[in-house]
Amino acid sequence: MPRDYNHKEIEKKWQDEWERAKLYETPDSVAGKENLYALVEFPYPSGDLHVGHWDAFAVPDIYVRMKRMQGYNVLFPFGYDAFGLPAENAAIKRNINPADWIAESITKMRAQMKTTGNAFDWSREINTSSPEYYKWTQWIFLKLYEKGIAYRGKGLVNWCPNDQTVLANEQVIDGKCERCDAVVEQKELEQWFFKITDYADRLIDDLDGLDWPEPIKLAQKNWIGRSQGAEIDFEIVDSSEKVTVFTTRPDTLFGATYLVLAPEHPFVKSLPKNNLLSAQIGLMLQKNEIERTAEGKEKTGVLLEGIHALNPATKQEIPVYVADYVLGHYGTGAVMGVPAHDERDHQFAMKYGLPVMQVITPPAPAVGNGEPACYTGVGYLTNSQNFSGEFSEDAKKKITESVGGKLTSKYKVRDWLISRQRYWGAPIPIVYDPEGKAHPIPEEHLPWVLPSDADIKPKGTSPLGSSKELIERTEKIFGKGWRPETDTMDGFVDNSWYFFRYLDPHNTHEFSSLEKQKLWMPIKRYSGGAEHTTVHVLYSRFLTKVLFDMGLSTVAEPYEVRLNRGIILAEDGRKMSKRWGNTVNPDEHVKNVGADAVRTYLAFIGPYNVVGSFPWSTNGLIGVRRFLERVAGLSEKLDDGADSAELEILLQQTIKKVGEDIESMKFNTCVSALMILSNAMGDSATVSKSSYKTLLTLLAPFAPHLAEELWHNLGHTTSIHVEAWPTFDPSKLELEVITLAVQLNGKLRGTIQVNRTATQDEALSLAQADPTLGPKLPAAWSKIIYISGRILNIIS
Ligand code: ANZ
Repeated sequence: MPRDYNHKEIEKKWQDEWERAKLYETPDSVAGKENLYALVEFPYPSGDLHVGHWDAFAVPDIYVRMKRMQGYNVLFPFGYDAFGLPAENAAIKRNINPADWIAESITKMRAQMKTTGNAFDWSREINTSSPEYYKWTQWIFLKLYEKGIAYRGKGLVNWCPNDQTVLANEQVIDGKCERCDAVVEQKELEQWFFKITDYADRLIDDLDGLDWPEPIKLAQKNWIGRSQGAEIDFEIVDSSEKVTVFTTRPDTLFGATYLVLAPEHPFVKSLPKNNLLSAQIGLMLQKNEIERTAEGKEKTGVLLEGIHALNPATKQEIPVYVADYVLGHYGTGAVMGVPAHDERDHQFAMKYGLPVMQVITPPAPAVGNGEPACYTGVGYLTNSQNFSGEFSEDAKKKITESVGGKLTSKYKVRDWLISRQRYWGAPIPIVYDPEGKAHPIPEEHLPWVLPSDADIKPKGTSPLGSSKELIERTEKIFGKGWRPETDTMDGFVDNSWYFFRYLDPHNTHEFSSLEKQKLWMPIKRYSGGAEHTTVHVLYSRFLTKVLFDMGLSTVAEPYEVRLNRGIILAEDGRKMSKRWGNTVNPDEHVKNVGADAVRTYLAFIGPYNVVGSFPWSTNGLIGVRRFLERVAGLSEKLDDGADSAELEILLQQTIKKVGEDIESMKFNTCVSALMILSNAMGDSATVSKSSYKTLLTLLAPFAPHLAEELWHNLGHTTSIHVEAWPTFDPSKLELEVITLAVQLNGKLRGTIQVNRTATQDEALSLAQADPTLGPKLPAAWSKIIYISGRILNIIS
């Protein structure tokens, strides 16, 4: 085949042929083959495929293809995460129904995805916004509701008083509404939640059993944010009330010189307030959490005049403050102030002239200029009555117990707020009776269909409330005066279980049968964007555990390994953006140089197993295209003879390297190894047909169309993609005979060919026997230095 191959013709031809032959349709099981489930996060149907989508799917496809050739029955599915804001906003902008926009986008995206040549099993394609899919999202919701894991409760939301609407966190800029600049309030509204906090410990502890990259595990742990500490009661003097604080340092209890409450604390709410106090507290409540906890921000507080708390250890009366640095929704919303050992408390105490009582002495005296103002480390207790002298870590439990407190853990993560006052999501399958009591919608009415007559524009209340059809449907089924729930589910609910559906996508009576799950779960490798490490990965692990506990999942952890990929930057090194006009259009490049070149280039651009950012280079792409042309050109110099020993060794080394590096997702070094091999073949006088075939099988996962074409040109009638992956012979990885340098007093005198394992005596006699070298060597010597395989140095 000529070097300048016609990619347009061959890529289309093979894509059609593979589809016709159903080459990538994956049966549930194949006799003698092990199942392997490889997954990439499914995309939003954005209407246009960008380079990021290519990178996300076409590069892991290399791994998938090698695994297939190694004899695994590999499932590599594709689908669309179609509910949610991106689709809804796109539809509103175009003034069309989201369902129509999704249908149109999917048609386009599917066609574009097919040009990548990925080994997808298209018969399992899913779309989370289709009633066949969201029926099961609703069914899962009902299961969680039955168990009390889905519940309705008050939740803090961002509320714009001007637009009368709930805002997502991203829509709040510096505490103001992004649209109208009004100061955003935190408002408590009835919302639906999933009780992820019940699973917080397991979500942390089970990470220990997973073979994931450490940074990803750490990100999960930090997101959950477990703090181990104690809850301790402080009585309010002259009243029957008490306030419970959460502290990670019960060992410092004797140093607690004041109590401080969040402005949201129930005790604060219950107080009779004068105007000034109300105004001050009102101001605190306007600040968002980030402002309130920002480091170095001045702490503001208000003293609650006439109110005192009792330090349960010292029995001293201490003042009580309300301050914005204490958050209402963390811990118990109340803190014991220990100015000597906590930075924030120290700043606060300095501002309000509160006593500082040192109760911990550092294990070693501080060096430098005097005692630090505030010591936050561990040490020995002092000023702590009979606990003085104990090591702080040991005193934690004892002090807590001595005042009737309890050791406990708190978590940063909050229950998952799943209700959205938006249109484009799975309707929450709940109805309310005339008294306002919630009832689950019986399974027989699922899917509880998203009505098509709602006014979808966001206006503060849930769009489903404007659907006549939904209200009529509800009354018809449940009775007069019954009302439907009008919130829809967060898109993260849809994508927290989708991997189960791929296993059993057409099942009409189960979301995913246990038999199918047994065949495939857990997912061998799950790759996705680094931005999903916390939320999506955490939510899907949570939902899997919930399903597992109900006997609906065969595994408690869905992913054997999670991998994050890097991002492709624009040619100018910046992020790709329509605004800067620097986006790379993959379709155009596919047209010019072919899908094989784009795939192989993306594999070559950088390591896939390391998160980083890699600038696109069209020159680099052209270089890869030339490499593929060289491989094509080699087909014109084949013969039936044997290769040189060097080429044979290089071939063996390349088989080893490419196999190992694909396994560890280091695709870039595989491409260099293949380039080196093809160059050596180009330089060699002849290339054996059998070595060339091996090169093609190694290339097949990277450039599946070209490899298939060249394979068939060699006379094969079956696909290269069902060939066995080449194996190497470990004994042939190095040359048997090597060139040994022979030196006299350290100066090179010549070289000889010896067996790699030759002994010093064998090498010496070969050197002496050599017709040109022998006469130059002395008859006697004082010493011989022999480095096996490299040097023979004779010192006279
Ligand atoms: C007394 C104390 C003494 C504390 C000391 C620390 C050091 P993490 O690790 O983040 O969990 N705290 C508790 N609830 C709070 C809330 N709602 N808003 C702001 N701060 C709160 O931090 C736990 C520590 O943060 C707790 O331990 C408490 O201060 C404070 F030498 O209690 B500590």
